[in-house]
Amino acid sequence: MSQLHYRNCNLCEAMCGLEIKLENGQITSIAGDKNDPFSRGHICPKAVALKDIYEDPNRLKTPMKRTPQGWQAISWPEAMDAVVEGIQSIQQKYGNNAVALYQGNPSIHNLGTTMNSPAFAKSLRSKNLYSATSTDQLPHHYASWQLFGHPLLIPIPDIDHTQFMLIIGGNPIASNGSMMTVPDVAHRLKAIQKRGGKVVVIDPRYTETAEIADVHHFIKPNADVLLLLAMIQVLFAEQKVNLKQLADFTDGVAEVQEACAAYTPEHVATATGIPAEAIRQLALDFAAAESAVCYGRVGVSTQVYGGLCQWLINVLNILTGNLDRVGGALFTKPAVDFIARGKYEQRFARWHSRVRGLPEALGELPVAALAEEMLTPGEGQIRALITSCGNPVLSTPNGTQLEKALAGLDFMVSIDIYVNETSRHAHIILPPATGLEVPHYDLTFHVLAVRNTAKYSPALFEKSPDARHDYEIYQELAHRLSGNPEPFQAEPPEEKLNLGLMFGPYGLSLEQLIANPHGLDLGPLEPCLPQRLFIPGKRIPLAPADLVKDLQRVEALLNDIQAVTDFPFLLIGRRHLRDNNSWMHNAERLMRGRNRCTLQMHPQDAAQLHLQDHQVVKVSSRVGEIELPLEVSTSIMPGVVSMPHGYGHARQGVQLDVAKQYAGASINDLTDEYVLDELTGNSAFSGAKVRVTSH
Ligand SMILES: Nc1nc2c(c(=O)[nH]1)N[C@H]1C(S)=C(S)[C@@H](COP(=O)(O)OP(=O)(O)OC[C@H]3O[C@@H](n4cnc5c(=O)[nH]c(N)nc54)[C@H](O)[C@@H]3O)O[C@H]1N2
Ligand SMILES: Nc1nc2c(c(=O)[nH]1)N[C@H]1C(S)=C(S)[C@@H](COP(=O)(O)OP(=O)(O)OC[C@H]3O[C@@H](n4cnc5c(=O)[nH]c(N)nc54)[C@H](O)[C@@H]3O)O[C@H]1N2
Ligand code: SF4
Ligand SMILES: [Mo]
Repeated sequence: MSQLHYRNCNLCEAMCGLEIKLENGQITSIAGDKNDPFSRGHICPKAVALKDIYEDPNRLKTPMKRTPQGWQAISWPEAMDAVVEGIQSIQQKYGNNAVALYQGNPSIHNLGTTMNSPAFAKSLRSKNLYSATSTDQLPHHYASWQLFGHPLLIPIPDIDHTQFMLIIGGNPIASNGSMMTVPDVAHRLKAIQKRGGKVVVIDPRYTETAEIADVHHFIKPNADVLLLLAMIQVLFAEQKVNLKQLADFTDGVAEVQEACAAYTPEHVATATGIPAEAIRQLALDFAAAESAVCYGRVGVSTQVYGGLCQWLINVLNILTGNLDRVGGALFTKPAVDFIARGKYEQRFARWHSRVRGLPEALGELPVAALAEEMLTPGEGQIRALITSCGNPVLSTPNGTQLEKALAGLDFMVSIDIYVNETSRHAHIILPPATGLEVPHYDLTFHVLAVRNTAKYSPALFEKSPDARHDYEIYQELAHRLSGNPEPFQAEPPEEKLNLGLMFGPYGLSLEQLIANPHGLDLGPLEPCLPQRLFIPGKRIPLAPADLVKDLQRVEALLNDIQAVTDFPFLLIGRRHLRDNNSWMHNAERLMRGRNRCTLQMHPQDAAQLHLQDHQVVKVSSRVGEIELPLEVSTSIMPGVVSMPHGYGHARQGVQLDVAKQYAGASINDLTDEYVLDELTGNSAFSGAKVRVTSH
């Protein structure tokens, strides 16, 4: 018997619609759903790996307990009792802050987790809450909170209508977009050019996105803040500032002008590596375009000036009247509008981490502080950790140190589907059902999408009888840890989802979504300001004091960027279409072919160091050293080297049979937990200072 199933891929942010064919209950093909109005049949190679994850013999289906004899399968009641007792005994002995939580990226790709892990986090009553948010996106939240009053009110590029798209530090052709849900991004970018518009990419690497752009400029890592300041300086100097409809409710334009005045293109040319004339032209082209949008992602967020960059990107869009305008950057009107219920309040720096005094953000502490909070004795030291959907050993700065810290914990639990680099340190692993076994609705990514859409995906397969749904795990833990005496009863997420849809701006229901398996198109993004602003008085403060003050750090950059050190190269990251952070390397079909875990270096640099293509080189930093093969390439800027993150699987005890054969090395054994965006607390991976030597 053959059957067709429609659902959204939940692996990355693009929300591609899938058509899955089954014969007698077995998947025979996974293709793009041509009738999905948003993704229009587009998929990437990772979609097919959903089948591999479902069938992966290494994927855990029952709770596991680590014993001196190795991992032992245990029952759910036994595991849940052990977890609750383990957490409570640490809380009683050392206080609530001794129990920490780290939540990783797939948390927001799972409906049950997205809806239920916040209550679980709250039930811990701990200040030691951490997540991958502080590895990649705090600058976006910070800028949106400062300018618009809500950390999730993030402007999205109107890619389908813009005439000029400036991409700084993003490579959507490889990543399929981020903080911008944009399936089939290649066609959407090419459509800009077809209608006479332009795509410009600023990146220290000539990326896959740069390849299809009209203009690409190499930029020295971390220097983007200078480029943005100079572009804004040009707008003022050449009288191109025109806020259009935004003028009525924007304050602080004069302060921005003053703050940028010294940063002429000539002043920043050497530090950025971009000629002054090119910077001036870019600013003028941006201002002259019928519509334009500047978008910046991981390359400008995971760096020392992340907060400043995301602020100035918004400023550029605002000063040219391109915010809240068709073809510029617009806000979504999602079918489940959880932002609408939010309010304006202080969200950052309400408290600080114990050891280094790093600022809280959105109720969490920066993950760059996690290891030291475990390793430094004293009141409030972390003694127990729960990881959920995360692999911080490979994904956070100085993973080697974190691993040492994990090994010394009194108690650790991982809610995860694999025994990997992180979860191998756990005492108990709780594996939820995942992927094709779970129903899905992208609560988060509909909020970040370039078009308003809504889609519900029912589960394709029954979860295995040994597995539990994620919502069952989080709800039971929250229930028991908060001391609720009532008997526990799990609630599937659908009921709440239905309420969210009904009370949302379109008054939809779950039933309607089920009746439309390809998804519903709810129209293009539309202007909504000043109504949607959360800042009291519904105005935009363009020059928030904290951000203007943070500009003081930029002068150091002008000097430091030219400094000669023991670590002369600047290391940046790289994403490949077939990777997904650290955790999909166990799918053989994604791994075959050329080794992707290489260090790219410009031929000029390689010649100077007498290094050959393919030779294994040693890369060292203040923090550690790794070895990997060299890839000599003109696609990387001289003085800069690049390698992917998420590799480094050759650690003892990792139970990933395929991934271990393609182990690679971890970039985060080099990145420094002391180098971060001091304003937002975001890790600064870009531009890590390293030395490269022959093996
Ligand atoms: N140097 C450097 N470091 C980086 C980055 C970089 O560009 N450069 N990027 C950063 C970014 S953007 C991010 S988002 C972070 C990601 O950081 P993390 O979220 O910590 O890492 P992931 O590799 O996404 O790990 C996901 C984990 O979730 C598990 N998992 C998968 N599906 C499920 C599920 O359904 N349920 C549960 N419970 N677990 C599941 C996987 O087995 C894996 O252990 O890494 C950051 N680290
Ligand atoms: N295939 C694949 N897709 C993914 C992921 C994945 O691991 N693999 N991860 C997902 C996640 S969690 C995220 S957050 C998104 C990220 O989505 P993107 O931000 O689009 O991803 P990256 O490819 O890391 O792009 C960052 C770019 O910044 C450049 N860069 C580095 N340093 C600097 C700098 O200082 N200045 C400038 N201007 N550029 C710099 C890099 O060369 C790189 O091209 O991708 C998501 N999608
Ligand atoms: S682009 Fe992202 S959402 Fe689309 S198929 Fe690939 S992994 Fe899935
Ligand atoms: Mo991310």
